[in-house]
Amino acid sequence: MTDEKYSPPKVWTWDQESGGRFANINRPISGATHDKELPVGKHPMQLYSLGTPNGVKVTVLLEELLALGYEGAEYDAYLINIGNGDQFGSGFVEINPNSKIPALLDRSSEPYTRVFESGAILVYLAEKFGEFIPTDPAARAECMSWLFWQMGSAPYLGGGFGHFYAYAPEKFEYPINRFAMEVKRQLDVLDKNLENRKFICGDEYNIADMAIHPWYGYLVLKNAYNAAEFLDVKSYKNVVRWAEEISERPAFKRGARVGRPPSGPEDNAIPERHDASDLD
Ligand SMILES: N[C@@H](CCC(=O)N[C@@H](CS)C(=O)NCC(=O)O)C(=O)O
Repeated sequence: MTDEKYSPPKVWTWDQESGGRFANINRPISGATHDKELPVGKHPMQLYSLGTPNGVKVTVLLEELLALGYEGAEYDAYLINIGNGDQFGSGFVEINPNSKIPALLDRSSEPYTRVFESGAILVYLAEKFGEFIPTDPAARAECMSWLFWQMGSAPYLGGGFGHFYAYAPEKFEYPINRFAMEVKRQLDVLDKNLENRKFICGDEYNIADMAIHPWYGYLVLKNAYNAAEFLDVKSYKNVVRWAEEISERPAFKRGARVGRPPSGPEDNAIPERHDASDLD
């Protein structure tokens, strides 16, 4: 398969042999593929998720809220294994018709409230507890601007650059160039914003930081997609400084551990969280 020879047919059809990582879970059809009820725990918040950048945003916010003493933020985190197709189970699709993690069910409201899309979950929880979201209209607008910036930008990083640089069945110059250019531009946007700001919106840490850090913070600190050298991520010094500071927050450290099996004896990750002591 090379991009030079491909000429699109008149009507696209589903080629199940398209290859690449995740090819087995991608489908052009929405909805459930099988009946499966979701487990339910004892806490107000039921989180069905995975420790990916989008999933970590939510566990970090919940841990920050718990650190402030909000008992209503107690949560059960259940693992949705997207590699096995858990996101297409009927119970999960009822909470998120888009079949992607994270999805939240708030059982403290009557009727229960379902929330999907990580950005919507962050806003929902921040508003519910009145924390990590500014109330002043101008400050709130700045927070929303950066939160939505992340929601719009990260697909270029993950679905665009990450996919073609790390996951596609072959290396194609055209998409790698296109998305590397865009990701470096995004890093430059962040770096310039952080030149005179401690956090994304100023002096206060808020949900915009929590949304952006698992994507661009991981990119500059954790060699995401094995691309640290290729993208020269260390040159974005303000992003590195900001990312390091957030990584040191105790609640960040707890939240970032939830949602994946440990990769080895040194890794303190936990697949599910049902009690604060699971992370102690
Ligand atoms: N815009 C969504 C994106 C969620 C998303 O892409 N989740 C991925 C994992 S990070 C997923 O569940 N993929 C499964 C699939 O595509 O079938 C959000 O921010 O919540």
